[in-house]
Amino acid sequence: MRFLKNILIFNIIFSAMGCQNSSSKEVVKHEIIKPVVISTWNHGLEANIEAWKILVNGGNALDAVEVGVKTAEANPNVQTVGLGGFPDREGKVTLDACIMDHHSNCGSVAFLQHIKHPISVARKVMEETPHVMLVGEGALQFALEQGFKKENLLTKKSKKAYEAWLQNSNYKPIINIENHDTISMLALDENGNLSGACTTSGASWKMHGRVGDSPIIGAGLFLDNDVGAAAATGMGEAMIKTAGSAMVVELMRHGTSPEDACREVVERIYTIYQNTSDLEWLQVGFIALNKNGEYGSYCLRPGFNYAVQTKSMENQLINGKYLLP
Ligand code: SD4
Repeated sequence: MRFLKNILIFNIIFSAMGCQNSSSKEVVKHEIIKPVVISTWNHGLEANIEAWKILVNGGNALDAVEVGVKTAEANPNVQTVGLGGFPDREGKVTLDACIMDHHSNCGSVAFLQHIKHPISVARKVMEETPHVMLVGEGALQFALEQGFKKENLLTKKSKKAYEAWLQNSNYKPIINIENHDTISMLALDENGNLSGACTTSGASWKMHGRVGDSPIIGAGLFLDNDVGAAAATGMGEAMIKTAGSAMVVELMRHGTSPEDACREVVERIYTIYQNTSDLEWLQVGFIALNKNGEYGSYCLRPGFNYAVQTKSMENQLINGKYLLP
């Protein structure tokens, strides 16, 4: 009893001196900036416009990211996503996509053919099935059952590019041009909830059946509604090897800023690839958005950009900071 009394007296003196014991934490209140939307590459600008219309009217982040990335999927001139995407080495357009909401619900499709909006099929997987991921024939069958229309996604322009590639059949992606234009989008809505989406035709001229990071929760996209969200673009194998997007979120959980969290994972990827011949054409980029509406990005090499719109900032492109000159 006397011992407990001494501890109590000690604590009173200690706090009177302005000290805190190790179990009490200072609470720092940040002003939360919302809504916010952030997405990869130039086509992120158009995607943000559509997402913003939902966010600014108090809509939810999940609807915003789906509607946003659908603009790139539907645009035949975006040759790395959806309709008009570059095909694999057998001339087939195969698509990967995933979506995640603030309850950690997620849905994903991989190696899906003939469906223009894989992101919407991914959302249906999330909402209408007990599963997270459907692939190939099964994903297509599910999409058709859900009322999606089968269409030819190989446009004349992409077929021509494929035929030109066939002349040499050389699998050597060109940094920032040939296969690095996945659209990944993260949004924080008025209610403070996060969602993310990621959709792509994957690496052009890939092996038939190859699946990248974009439909893989944790690699191409991840979020924790208590912490933040992250998404990726670039050579998917590198993001899978590092569980890239999940790592960015974990770093933010421990207080790292969005940009620094992205940078740290890019550094890990560099460490893995630095003594390999793949480094020559490796590009990876991450975007991240935390619960306070702070955002950032980091990539391996120059050339990556992302589009941002916030309540106080017009939709605009920002160049990603990079590790290698
Ligand atoms: C993939 N990460 O399939 C995708 C490609 C990409 O921008 O991001 N392109 O590996």
